[in-house]
Amino acid sequence: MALRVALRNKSALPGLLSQLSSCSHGRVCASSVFVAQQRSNSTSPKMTVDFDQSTGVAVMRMKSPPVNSLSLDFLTEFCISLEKLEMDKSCRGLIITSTLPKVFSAGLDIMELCGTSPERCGELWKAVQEMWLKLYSSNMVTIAAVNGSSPGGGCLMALSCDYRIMADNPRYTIGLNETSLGIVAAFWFKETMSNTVGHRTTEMALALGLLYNPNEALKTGLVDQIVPEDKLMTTAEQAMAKWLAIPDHARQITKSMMRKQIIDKLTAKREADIQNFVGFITKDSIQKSLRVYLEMLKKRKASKKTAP
Ligand code: CO8
Repeated sequence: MALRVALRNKSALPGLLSQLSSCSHGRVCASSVFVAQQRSNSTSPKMTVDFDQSTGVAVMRMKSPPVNSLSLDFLTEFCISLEKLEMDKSCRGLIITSTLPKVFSAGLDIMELCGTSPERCGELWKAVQEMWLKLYSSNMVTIAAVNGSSPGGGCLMALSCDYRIMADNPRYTIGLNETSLGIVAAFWFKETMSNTVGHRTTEMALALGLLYNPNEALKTGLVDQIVPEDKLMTTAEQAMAKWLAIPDHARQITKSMMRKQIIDKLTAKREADIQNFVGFITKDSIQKSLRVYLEMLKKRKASKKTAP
């Protein structure tokens, strides 16, 4: 079986052959081949992906301290990892989580937005678009195991998954808080949220830049489940099993039916959307707002340090 999988997936062959030749008793060692094919692990600087072939489920763990912010490097690695899993037909499900103690993802890298050139700013936004297009349209079942705060683009990442489970810690927050930075969520951010929680809740949330604690997020439908932190991954695995019990083709066509319209809209307007973002972010007034926001973060950090 493992050999058949490896023969279909030619890229796995070199690994398999080295496993075969490393058997100490000189015969084909079926059990080591089996183990070699059951799990694969890939690590890049900002994330680790564990794929368990026996369940068809991969776990992507983001590990870019201090806050898993969406920098150009981070987004590039994220998209490459996602693409690899998408191309492997034996991978049917993906759980996304963070290795950092209190943060799932802090959203767009604000440092990269400050004083950036229009070219770099355009590249960054193109990568954010790419992340969303890939994740929102993924054929895999995608589950966000939100184990920390998740503002802005971090919330978008979670919203782009099929299902969201959040660790029940009142210090964690999630939401599209762009207006509190003096910026405006893109139309596809807005529509991803309103497809999830409805128009009125989205209108209030975006206008006020609301960040919800887990209880509030559950009440508004921004997340589907909240669980104690130590139960997060097992709950995600259980939810995944439920989703994977549905035949792939039926689930995938349904997902496409629900999401295609907005995906097509961004695909048709990608370049205009990039120009709009670059024009907006590079304005002096917006740059000033971003710097003020960064200062506020620094002050908040300093006051936490001095608090008794
Ligand atoms: N980007 C870059 N650096 C960040 C970010 C970020 N998004 N967030 C925090 N940092 C930095 C801090 O400045 C700090 O740096 P340093 O150590 O050098 O002082 C470091 O990360 C650690 O931060 P904290 O001490 O605040 O860490 P905590 O664990 O106490 O808190 C939080 C973590 C909750 C994530 C907190 O840092 C926070 O609230 N950050 C702000 C995040 C935010 O507001 N993100 C939204 C960004 S906007 C977005 O994603 C969408 C943009 C869409 C634009 C559309 C326009 C058309």
